Amino acid sequence: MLRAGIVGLPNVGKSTLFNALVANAKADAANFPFCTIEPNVGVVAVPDERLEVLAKLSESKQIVPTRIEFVDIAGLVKGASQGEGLGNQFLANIREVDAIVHVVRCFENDDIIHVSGSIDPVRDIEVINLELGLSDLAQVERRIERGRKQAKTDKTVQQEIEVLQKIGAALNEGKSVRQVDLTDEEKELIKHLNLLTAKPIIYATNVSEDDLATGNQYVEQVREVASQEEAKVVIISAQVESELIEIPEEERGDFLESLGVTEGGLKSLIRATYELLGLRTYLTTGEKETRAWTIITGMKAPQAAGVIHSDFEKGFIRAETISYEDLVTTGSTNAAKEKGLLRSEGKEYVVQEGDVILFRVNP
Ligand SMILES: Nc1nc2c(ncn2[C@@H]2O[C@H](COP(=O)(O)OP(=O)(O)O)[C@@H](O)[C@H]2O)c(=O)[nH]1
Ligand SMILES: [Mg+2]
Repeated sequence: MLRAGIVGLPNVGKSTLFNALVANAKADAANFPFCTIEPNVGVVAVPDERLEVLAKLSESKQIVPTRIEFVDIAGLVKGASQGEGLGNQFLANIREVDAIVHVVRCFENDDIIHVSGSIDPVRDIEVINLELGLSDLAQVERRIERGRKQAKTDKTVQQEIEVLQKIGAALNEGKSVRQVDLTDEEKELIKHLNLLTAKPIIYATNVSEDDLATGNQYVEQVREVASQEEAKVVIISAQVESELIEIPEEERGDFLESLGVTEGGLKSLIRATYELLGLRTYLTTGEKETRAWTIITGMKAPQAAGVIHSDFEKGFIRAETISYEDLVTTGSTNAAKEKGLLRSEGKEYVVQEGDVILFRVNP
């Protein structure tokens, strides 16, 4: 399962956001299998309206969405990369995640102390990114040092070290690894280092309820930063999310409407995380269940089948495939078949977003 780590300075709303994510998942638990693994680790469903539609068509007993794990990573402070505030331990936690959700305080409230005394999201982002970058730099330098001897006889290590020198120079200038132009081969060479600033990132701008619909000048500042490093920005209000879970479901719509939005920020945050990782969804549907499966962009049919079960990849024969839109328009697989919209795809077929698939496999 994919993991996203929630990071940010103390008191910016990380735990409030995390708790709202998890509470929402719990509220949905009647419909969705879900679990909390540890106090700071929660599993949430990726919202997907197509599931309900397909489940109705197929009269499915159950809906199973695809899921992402969120981790509330506390304790990143200035000096973390030098071991400040148990820093190294938290940095190690971040190394394990696939994507980073960086919560940035964009709300004013004198009752809630800001560790640096004022609201300045750009400065806050720099503080955190500096710690992540310094940690990467130490990692890179250590690897170069250790690999030097081996590089004399090993071509791959030599290439790796050349890439690391390029990265080291960028980190020294305060850039992130994301900002370094790397080929896919180069990325592969350094993948094992799990560099923090190479991870895809979303800035979750935490605003007051009044700014949820429109954002504010702080959000604009964050957008500016994000545009320079291929990062995404979502607007959330941790406060609103924590209030939403306290009120009955039928009243939530009115509450959101009074704030000028149609849905809270959690859904868009979850979706953005999913998209950021370059993930695609294909669907299976039947009487037993309608289910979403996660694949990586470009995956072929047998590998996609392997996501369901490794035996499916080995025994793959063909994939009976129809696009979600075609299935919904025609109303049933049989009707789609008559119109020639049900395709029998083979081993080389690249699975597309929203494909509804029935795999034929050798037992
Ligand atoms: N006004 C306001 N307060 C918030 C918001 N998010 C969090 N807080 C408050 O800020 C304090 C710190 O929040 P917390 O989630 O524990 O921050 P963390 O240290 O980043 O995990 C708590 O008192 C929260 O109630 C928000 O969106 N608006
Ligand atoms: Mg916290």
